[in-house]
Amino acid sequence: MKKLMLGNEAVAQGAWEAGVAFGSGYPGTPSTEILEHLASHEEVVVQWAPNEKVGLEVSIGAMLAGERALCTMKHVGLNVAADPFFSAAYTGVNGGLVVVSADDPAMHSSQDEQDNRYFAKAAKVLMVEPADPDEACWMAREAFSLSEQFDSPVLMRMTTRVSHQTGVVNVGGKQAVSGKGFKKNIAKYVLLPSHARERRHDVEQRLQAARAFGNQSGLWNPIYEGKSRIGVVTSGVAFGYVRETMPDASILKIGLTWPLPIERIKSFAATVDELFVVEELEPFIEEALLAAGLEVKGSALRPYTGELNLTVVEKMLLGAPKHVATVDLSDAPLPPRPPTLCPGCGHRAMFDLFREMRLRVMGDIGCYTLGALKPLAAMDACLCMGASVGMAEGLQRFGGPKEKGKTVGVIGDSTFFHSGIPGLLDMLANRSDATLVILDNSVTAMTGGQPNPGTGKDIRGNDAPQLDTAMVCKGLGVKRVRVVDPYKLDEVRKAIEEELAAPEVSVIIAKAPCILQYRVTRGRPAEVKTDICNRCGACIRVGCMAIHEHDGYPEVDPEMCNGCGVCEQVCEEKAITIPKA
Ligand SMILES: Cc1ncc(C[n+]2csc(CCOP(=O)(O)OP(=O)(O)O)c2C)c(N)n1
Repeated sequence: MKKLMLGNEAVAQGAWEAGVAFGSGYPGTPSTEILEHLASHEEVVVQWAPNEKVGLEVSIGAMLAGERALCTMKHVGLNVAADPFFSAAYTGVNGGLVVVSADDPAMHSSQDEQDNRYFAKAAKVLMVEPADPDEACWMAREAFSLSEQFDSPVLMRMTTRVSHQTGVVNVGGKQAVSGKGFKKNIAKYVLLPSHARERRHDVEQRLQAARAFGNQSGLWNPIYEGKSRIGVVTSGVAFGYVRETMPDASILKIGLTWPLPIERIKSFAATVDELFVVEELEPFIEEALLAAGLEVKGSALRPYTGELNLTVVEKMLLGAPKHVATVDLSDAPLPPRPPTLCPGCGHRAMFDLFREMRLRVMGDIGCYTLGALKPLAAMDACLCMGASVGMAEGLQRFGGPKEKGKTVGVIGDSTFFHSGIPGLLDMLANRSDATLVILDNSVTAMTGGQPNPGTGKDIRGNDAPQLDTAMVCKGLGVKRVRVVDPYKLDEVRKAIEEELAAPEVSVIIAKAPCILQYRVTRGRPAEVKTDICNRCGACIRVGCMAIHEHDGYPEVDPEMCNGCGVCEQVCEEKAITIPKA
């Protein structure tokens, strides 16, 4: 049967067809929809983990129990999960284990552009790379067989355009796989150095076996013979661009990218006069071919950063783009639309205060990272999930007088559960006097509202145990924990002043539900009294989409205003009011 599917939905479909019993992971664009679709199959146990490392570890447990397990994440998630990932490469598998990493070329929604194919090479695991949703489905399904056949976790590398592309998928039924049950095997599963040294040889042997398999496999690494004497080696989404650009070229499309089928590529190269490599991001395949002594052209002909597209590939292979965009918007007078916090979002109130109090803000990743953008511009550093806590501790300890007593770490609830907790333990154990602000909106908002351990819901929306952020902090040993309402600016200001002055670790939890996720309307639209307004601009500097300047005065868009009252509080002239209901 054929079905129109999103690439990520197709991965879930393929895993389901393979009889997967368990799915876990942590949300992150562009991977998030995979688990959400898998959760539509009630018989599969599907759950969000607090972070990718835990998600992979639980998946490894399910795999050890003899079940097929899927673990999904975005590319940077694999950095977090790298420890169990590298070690699971040594243990090998019982049931099949597939780890999906969704890479984000061009950084549509990521802090870096890493090419996770290097992870497969470094960890010595098999890696498959689909080009479209149909392949995403069958490759996900067959990856479980590969995993069991070669006794290895399989990394499936998706990229944004494969994950978020919709295409026709050949769907099938669910395979009847029965769980193998746990098999005690200490030498295989307990990675003591003496065992690991033995396993190291097994890892190498299975890679050689997998390479021999890939060299022979027309299914995973098909050759499309063309009329011309030009050959292209390609993988992933680039395949479509290559076919469209050079319909007459011969193409070797690599689907089992690691271990690279080098003999197959060499034989292919011998059949053509000129050889190109077209791949997205790093010259991963190209470097291997150059090292093998092949003459290839590739990365020097394209930008080293960003996504491929038809124009880039046409320039690469033909010297000039063949297609002229039918609608050229490059010079169109379109207004810029920078991302912004929702009108009514509690995060905005906090960042308005941070700016007003001239705090040094060690930020983190979530909707609240937008507090770094103008006019708030109230974040001084942001690195990766969880880093705010350690950075705040370090800056507070070593910063000059301006930073001392003025530094806060700012983190969301999901990010706190993800990787903020160890940082807080570090503060405690090392007698820091830093202050951490947790912006607790009871959801993972940035990625579309997935539940986290503080939400009280599971991935299917059913009730689940709900962790209380304040109790978690107290349980860790923080003595100064206070919960504030982020919409009450005076109360929050006082709390921040007091906690910054405290000689020990303190945590301020700004607790208010995400207005988008929980559909909160906080009040009636604000009203401006222009006869009182002195045009100081304080309300505009709050940076809310619902308020803008018109003829020198603030104007509120009643359709957008959520009635949160932050602009009312910053207006010293009392020219803005929220009408009582
Ligand atoms: C290691 C890693 N995994 C996943 C992501 C994707 N991601 C970005 S922010 C975020 C969580 C945001 O939730 P929270 O901290 O609660 O803040 P909110 O967006 O709700 O304000 C996630 C999952 C990421 N950037 N890095």
